[in-house]
Amino acid sequence: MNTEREERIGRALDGFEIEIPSWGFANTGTRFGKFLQCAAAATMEEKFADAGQVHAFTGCCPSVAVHVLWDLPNGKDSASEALATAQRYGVRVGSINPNLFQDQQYKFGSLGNPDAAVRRQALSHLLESIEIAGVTGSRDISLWFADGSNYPGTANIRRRKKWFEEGLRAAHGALAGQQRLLVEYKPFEPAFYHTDIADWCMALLLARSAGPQARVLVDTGHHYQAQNIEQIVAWLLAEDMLGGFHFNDRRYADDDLTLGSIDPYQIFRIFHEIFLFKWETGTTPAIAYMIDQSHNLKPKIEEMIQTAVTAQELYAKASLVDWESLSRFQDRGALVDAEECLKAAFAEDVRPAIREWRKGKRLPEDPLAAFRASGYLEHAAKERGERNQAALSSYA
Ligand code: PSV
Ligand code: MN
Repeated sequence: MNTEREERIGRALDGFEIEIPSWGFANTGTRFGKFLQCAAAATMEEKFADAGQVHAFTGCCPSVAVHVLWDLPNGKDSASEALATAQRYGVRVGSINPNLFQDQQYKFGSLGNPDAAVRRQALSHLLESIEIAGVTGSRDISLWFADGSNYPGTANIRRRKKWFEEGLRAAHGALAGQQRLLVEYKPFEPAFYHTDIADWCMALLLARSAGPQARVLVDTGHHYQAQNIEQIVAWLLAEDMLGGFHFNDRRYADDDLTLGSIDPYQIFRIFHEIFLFKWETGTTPAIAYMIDQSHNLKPKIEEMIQTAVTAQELYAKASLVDWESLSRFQDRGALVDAEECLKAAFAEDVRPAIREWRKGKRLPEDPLAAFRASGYLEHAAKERGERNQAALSSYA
């Protein structure tokens, strides 16, 4: 017999889907080098196959974010293949990420480049990405720009802002009815003096000026130390401008570590703001919960399963906050009671209830153990090992 608490957790998890990134399955590294893994995915097919494993064992990761340049080598000509391949592995193509930072022409920026010809190329890549989203049935086109400058005086910040407004407006004009532009911000890196979209408010202003289908994307790693991220989330919710997340954890900057590995309370507080908003307004905002992590050292599929399981646990905890009591305590200025009320939900052990939820869905109670027992990783290492080893020696 389900208790009310279990039902509440079950309802929360039924409505919680987490998008995983194709790039989380490939060999990645830092600017100091890569430690390659035998089982790492290299092709679009392998990435969808690995993502399919994460979804098969967790049941909560049905879609995969793709990066156009990395996953769709022929741009829009690869779109139907991506659609079919994803389907074959039991997942769907999620958000489309244009790549406006790797090509040589983007040395001085993309939409913010002083050269109009480069701005046009960037826009045409954005338009192609929107077309790809049309073919794959993806709702979101997720935009991150590396644009910025390294030295004071080298860039006209206001002119670049204007070019961004123009470019995003033009891209917005090409959206179909259900599609959205998500505008991601980041304070620094790779630019180290100014970044054109450096914080949530710049992203908000640009999204607003782009048009009604643009929203802000919050990457949890893209803030200065000590920034109160849940306050940003609360403000964006209040403004109906929160489009989605790139979840990851960090100790220092954009570390791309496993969600909840450093500060699980932070993620819980973000989820809490969302639940509180839903409870107060009776509305469910369209939020894309996405993971943006780079697993340099941990085995990639295992790490992604660990991430999805942790996200579910923190989300389930946040669903247990007693919102009525909390708001009563807040109104009365009962600080200790309000704080304890929030902490009580965080302290709940939700794992048994989540295991029950999984059983009810015919999912393995322990997704990580079940994946390990499947032998998939060993098989992938064997199949891909030779190629990945060859890449290792050519890299050395
Ligand atoms: C940039 O740091 C970022 O967070 C953007 O979302 C990119 O798309 C992603 O990482 C992968 O490089
Ligand atoms: Mn990101």
